Formats: sequence, C-alpha cells, structure tokens
Amino acid sequence: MGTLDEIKAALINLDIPQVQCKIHQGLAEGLSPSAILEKSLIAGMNTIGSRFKEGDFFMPEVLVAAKAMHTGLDILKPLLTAVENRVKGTVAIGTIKGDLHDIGKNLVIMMLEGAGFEVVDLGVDVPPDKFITAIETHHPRVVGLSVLLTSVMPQLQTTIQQLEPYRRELYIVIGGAPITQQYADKIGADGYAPDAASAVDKVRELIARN
Ligand code: B12
Repeated sequence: MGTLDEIKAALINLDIPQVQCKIHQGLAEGLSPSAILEKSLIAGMNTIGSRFKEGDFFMPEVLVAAKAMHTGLDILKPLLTAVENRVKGTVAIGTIKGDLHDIGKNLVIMMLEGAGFEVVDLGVDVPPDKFITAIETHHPRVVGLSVLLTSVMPQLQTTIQQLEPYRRELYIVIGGAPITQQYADKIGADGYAPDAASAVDKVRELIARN
C-alpha cells in the first residue's frame, strides 16, 4: 500500500495519530499537499459518507472522522496556501433558517478552505437578512445554502428570492441530503452538489464563468 492509501486507511480506521504520522511521512516522501488532500482525506471522507449511508458507520464515527480530517487539514493548509499562493475567492455559507444540521456544511467548508477559498461560515438557522449582511460585508463570489430538513426546503426559495438583487455579483449553490439537481433548477439556484468534493468543483466551475 502506498502512503496515500495508508493515510486514507488511517482516516477510515478513525486513527487520528496515524493520520498525522502518515501525512508527515507522505510529505517527507515528496507527495504534494493537494494529492494528500484529494486522494487521501477527501477520498477517505467519501468512503466514510457511503458507509454512513449504508448504516455501517454511525454519527460518533462520522464526527471522529471529521476531526481526523480537520487534523490533517491543519497540517496541509499552510502548505496548500503556500502553493496556491492566492485566495481563489470568497464563499459565504450557512444552514438556512429553521435547520440546525451543520456537519455536512462544515465538511464543505473544510474542503473549500483546503482548496484555497476564503470561507465565511454563517453557522446554522441563518435567516435571509444574515446572508445579505454577509454579502454586503464580505462580497463573496458564491453563497452556499445548506438544508437537511425537508420541512425547511421552502425556506430555500424564500432565501434565494431575497438574494435576487445581489445575483449579478454572485452565484448561489445549494446542497444537503434532500436536495437534487432537479430541485435546484426548479427554485433557480445556480448550482447544486451532492457532496463536499463536488461542491468544490461546482464553486470552481461557477467562478470560472466570468
Ligand atoms: C446528525 C443528525 C442530527 C443532529 C445534527 C447535529 C449537527 N451538528 O449537524 C441532531 C441530533 C441535532 C439532529 C436534529 C434533528 N434532526 Co437530524 N439527523 C442527523 C443525521 C443522523 C445525519 C445528518 C448528517 O450530518 N449527515 C452527514 C453529512 C456529511 O451529510 P449531509 O449533511 O448530507 O452533507 C453532505 C451533502 O449533503 C453536501 N452538502 C451539505 N450541505 C451542503 C451545502 C452546499 C452549498 C453544498 C453544495 C453541498 C452540501 O455535502 C455534505 C458532505 O458530503 C440525519 C440522518 C441522515 N441519514 O442524513 C438526521 C435527519 C436529517 N434529521 C432529521 C430530523 C427529523 C431531525 C429533528 C427534527 C429531530 C427532532 N425530532 O428533534 C431535529 C431537527 C433540528 C433542526 N431544527 O434542525 C431527519 C430529517 C427528515 C426529513 N425528511 O426532513 C433525518 C433525515 C433523520 C430521519 N431519517 O428522520 N439531527
């Protein structure tokens, strides 16, 4: 097994010291920080996500895995920004009003930060005017809306409507377990992504449009 796979395995085994140790080993061997991020940490979190969906892993395991990912990111972040050398753009993200779930949103934030974006985390239960204040203060290129509760989904449309005056300057991406591309199209979001790794791709793609 190569070091990239060993880091991934350590993450899946929820062995935080081993994740740290293997990342340092990988860097010493000359692996690039972005390869470690994508092929070990993001790939590992994807496996964790699938196992969680299949019922092999439960919430405590997901939380430890997220912590392991964070520990790994702490090592990689200074190196990634040194390589990337510039901020790629600002993303403001929050879980919408009425919804308190934030594990998925936090994963998206971690991946975006790892990929060199500046992220403004608005937290959970975020009303439209809090998004607006963030837009006026931080001028993000992309606003991300997260939702897990189906009962709260109509609030997405309300939020998007209230952000309408700002949409020339920014793109709106949405995500969360109940969201589909079809729903995103229906309510007029600019993008949707099913998981944290593809959220990064989507944000990159939108920002590259102009
Ligand atoms: C953990 C959890 C909780 C925790 C939340 C802890 C926290 N800090 O987030 C607690 C215990 C607090 C909780 C509370 C409740 N929960 Co809950 N919870 C869950 C659970 C088990 C896991 C959710 C999760 O974290 N998944 C893991 C993450 C990684 O996945 P994810 O969120 O989907 O995120 C990924 C993608 O969706 C995407 N993504 C996420 N956000 C975004 C944003 C953008 C912009 C993009 C591009 C992508 C993106 O990327 C992420 C990473 O890959 C789910 C069950 C499930 N199987 O999903 C129920 C679930 C979501 N909860 C549910 C319910 C009903 C509740 C409660 C109402 C329960 C109650 N009666 O009190 C309350 C509601 C509180 C509130 N107002 O929000 C239901 C919702 C049902 C429905 N149809 O709406 C679920 C589905 C459980 C069930 N089967 O009944 N919950």
